[in-house]
Amino acid sequence: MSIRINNSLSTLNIFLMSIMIIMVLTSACSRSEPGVTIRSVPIPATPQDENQISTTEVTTSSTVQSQNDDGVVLPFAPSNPIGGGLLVAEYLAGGLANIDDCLPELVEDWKLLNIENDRCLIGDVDGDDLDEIIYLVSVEGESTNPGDVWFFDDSQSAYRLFTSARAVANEILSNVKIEGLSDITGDNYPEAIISSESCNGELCTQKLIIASAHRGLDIENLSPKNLSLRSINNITFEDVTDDDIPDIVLKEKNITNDDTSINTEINPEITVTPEPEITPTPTLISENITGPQRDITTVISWTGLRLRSNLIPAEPEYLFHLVVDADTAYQSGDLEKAKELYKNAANNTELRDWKEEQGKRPGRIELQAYSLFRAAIVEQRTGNAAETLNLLSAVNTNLSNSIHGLAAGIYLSALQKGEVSGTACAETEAFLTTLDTFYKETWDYGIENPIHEINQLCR
Ligand SMILES: [Ca+2]
Ligand SMILES: [Ca+2]
Ligand SMILES: [Ca+2]
Repeated sequence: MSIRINNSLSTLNIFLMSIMIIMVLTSACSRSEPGVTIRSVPIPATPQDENQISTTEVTTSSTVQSQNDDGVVLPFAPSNPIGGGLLVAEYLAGGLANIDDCLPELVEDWKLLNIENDRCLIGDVDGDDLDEIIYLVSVEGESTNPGDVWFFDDSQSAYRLFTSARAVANEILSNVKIEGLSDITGDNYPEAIISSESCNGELCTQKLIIASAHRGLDIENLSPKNLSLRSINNITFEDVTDDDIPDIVLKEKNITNDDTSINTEINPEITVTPEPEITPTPTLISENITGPQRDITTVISWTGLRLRSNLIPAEPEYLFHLVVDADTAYQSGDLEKAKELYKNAANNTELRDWKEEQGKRPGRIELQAYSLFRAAIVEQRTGNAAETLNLLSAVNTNLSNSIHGLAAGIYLSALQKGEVSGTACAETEAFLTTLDTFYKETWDYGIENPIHEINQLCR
């Protein structure tokens, strides 16, 4: 009797357990839809040990997820996390995301690249008075690290993924950084300023993506065309143009200061060095090739219609750079400024002589003679015939041991014979052509500096 009772209880137990198993399976299946893979057990917002990943996987749609009382848990990393923006949007809308800390759980779980700059920034990018989240995703790559910045709509729009830096720039991005979120167009809505670096061997350039909704609701890239930066050392947002609208102020790294790998690459004289400590100073090696370097600040400013970039070189340290400034003023048509700068350069004994520092034939006398010759040309252009003759005479007399001094003599005697400036210039060029090699050597200030041709002297 007792045995029969035990048998009945045992049968009942098996029956009840079967029902429970069916209920569990039904529950799991009712949440299954193809698409998003999530964990069956909600996790807290704190990072989860990836080894604790549940073996029970169910799939669901975002609608079901957001209605789930437990919230939407972090989805498994797709094979390419950069393409996982839609999954993250659903996760954000699901209520469990640690948005305040820029989703540390996602960084850990999806094995995103650790970054120094901001991971995410929050602001009203599209101008509807509700805040978007912009979020940097990047993974380790073989040569450069591919990445993107996702733009998630405001919470009322369920954090819809509505664009990305790749889409806005219309190209693949790598070594991506969020540089800032700042209104640089004066409409009170911030632009997202993002940088991307592309490398060709050891040489890298950076570009900016300036994602803006200034002209309407669609986010577009307002970055000036052809903006190419060596390497951003420092980026700030400050009004340097005095129009009450912040400008992007970019300072670039000087490649001769710290990039020893480039130096080794491009110097043909360096072979395998058995003892690295006896390698010559990298700065000198590189500067020998590049020429004298100069810090340049790039300022990107709003013009009312578009963003424009201006390059502002640092004050000259070398006389060569002052000559370049004078040439630049001349080429821009500012003859008064050109005249002043050429005359300054002609008399300057303070600025450094790069060629002399490199152990080459000193360059100062040629730079001074050239500058005075050019000052004479500017005087001629502005109708000061007497001053033209004075200056040419001064070059020829005082700096006669330079090829520019000799050239000034040819030009001067042609004018004194009554020739027109075109003829005087042609005679001068014919003379310099016989000294072509010497002329080229005189103007060799490295590959990073402007060249000076014979036909640029008196035209
Ligand atoms: Ca908004
Ligand atoms: Ca703006
Ligand atoms: Ca400004």
